Amino acid sequence: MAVGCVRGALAVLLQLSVWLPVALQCSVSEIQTGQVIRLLNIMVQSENSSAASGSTPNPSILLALRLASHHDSDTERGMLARLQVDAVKRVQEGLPFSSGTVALYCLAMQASCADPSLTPAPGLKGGKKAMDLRKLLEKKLKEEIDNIDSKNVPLTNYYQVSLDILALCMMGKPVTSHSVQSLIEASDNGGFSYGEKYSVDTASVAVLALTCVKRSIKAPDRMVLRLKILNALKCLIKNILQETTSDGLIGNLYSTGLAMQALSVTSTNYDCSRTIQTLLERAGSGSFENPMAASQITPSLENRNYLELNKLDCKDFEKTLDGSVLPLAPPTAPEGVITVHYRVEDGIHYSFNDSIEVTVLWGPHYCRSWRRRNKISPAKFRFTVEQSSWGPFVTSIQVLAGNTEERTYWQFLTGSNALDQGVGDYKPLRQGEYIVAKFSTY
Ligand code: B12
Repeated sequence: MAVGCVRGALAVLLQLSVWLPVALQCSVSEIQTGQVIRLLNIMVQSENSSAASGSTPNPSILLALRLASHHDSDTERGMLARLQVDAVKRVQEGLPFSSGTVALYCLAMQASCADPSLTPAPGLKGGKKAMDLRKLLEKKLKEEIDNIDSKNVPLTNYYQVSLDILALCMMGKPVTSHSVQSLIEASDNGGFSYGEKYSVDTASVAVLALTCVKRSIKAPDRMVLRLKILNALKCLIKNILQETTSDGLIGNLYSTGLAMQALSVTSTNYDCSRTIQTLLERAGSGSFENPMAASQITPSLENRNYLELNKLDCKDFEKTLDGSVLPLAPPTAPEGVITVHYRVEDGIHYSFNDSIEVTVLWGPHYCRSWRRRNKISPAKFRFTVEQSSWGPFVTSIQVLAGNTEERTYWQFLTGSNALDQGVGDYKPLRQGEYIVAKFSTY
């Protein structure tokens, strides 16, 4: 687990003198662009089908599409309109709208040259025609910080607190020193870990947020805060780099895109060509087919980052995406039927531990095997899921449900290693693989 590193201001000043920015060129080459276009098309297709079925738009996808160098203006315009309608509906009908979701909506709107504080809202009380999402985000962030002050944990998590600070800062709104300091303290005190695992994703979004705040500080009276931010950034970058693997991934496959953004905005030197090579290999074998995963990787493949979203051109682009998704290379994993050992265990109160052997068809049919388990032993393997931007999130197994306040959840492992994908995407690779669902704390 990465540890926080608090140091005095003098040490910070000394270290800054050796922390020189390095100009980096970390993006796919001309001939590799096809892989990026493929991922952009996956996102466009998923958004077009979700529009057709009336589902909620995904702000992270709009953000990625807007930052890309190839565009489908119709899809982007349509998504913006749907996001605006959805935001207003959520507020008016009191539907769930977590702070991080509000932040992502604001970021996506800004990247589309729409002012979140003037979100069109026909039919508002008092003759008002617009809703102020920026004010809503300020309120949501305050609720997060109040919860940290009273209970030592945010309402949601520090990934979302970082998104909140980033979005407010990108809208030019001065973020209170107290909010920034709460984030810095969390980064020093292990708040960015889930269970034993350091969350590179969280550290990376925190770097983007703190870099934005640092750049916005002009007044001399906030110089102490600026120094604290510089110190925190150094520690975070050190922690992120420590999570680099031999194949160039940072954290795991799905945190690498955000980590690359963090390293880019802080001009940190690292072997980015190695990282890009591995990402492209994994993209070529189908690891980014989930549109949410695609949305978090494509900006980095083109060396773009969320701090650039205010500089985007909003003219109508000539359509440069034709919507075709080239087929992937054939899978290298075993085809046909494989047997998987599946165990569900209560790793907190040790109230049960049940195993079953299941035969699954490799590939897209894996999901079917989940349903089959249900039929085999309904009581022991019964589960519920909630749909999220990443796909189905398992909320309960047997009668045991994860709980945000108690910080419990169902963790999935292969052997003793946590899966880096959810149950909707993960495909067992080996005959006799042990998949464990363990009720855990984070
Ligand atoms: C916080 C977090 C968690 C928390 C969520 C609860 C909470 N109160 O915050 C906990 C610790 C429970 C968690 C669990 C898991 N997570 Co998680 N999580 C995150 C993180 C850091 C931030 C999510 C967030 O708040 N987003 C912002 C809000 C606004 O978006 P949102 O869509 O509303 O967020 C919700 C969903 O993302 C959902 N969620 C969180 N993780 C996952 C994972 C999957 C597969 C699904 C379907 C949903 C889901 O919980 C969020 C809060 O309600 C992301 C990092 C990232 N890059 O996105 C990883 C991330 C999404 N998680 C990931 C994974 C793999 C998991 C697990 C499968 C790990 C495991 N081996 O068990 C489990 C899910 C198992 C299950 N029960 O189905 C991966 C997904 C990669 C992929 N290709 O699918 C990510 C990207 C981290 C990574 N780099 O590996 N996670």
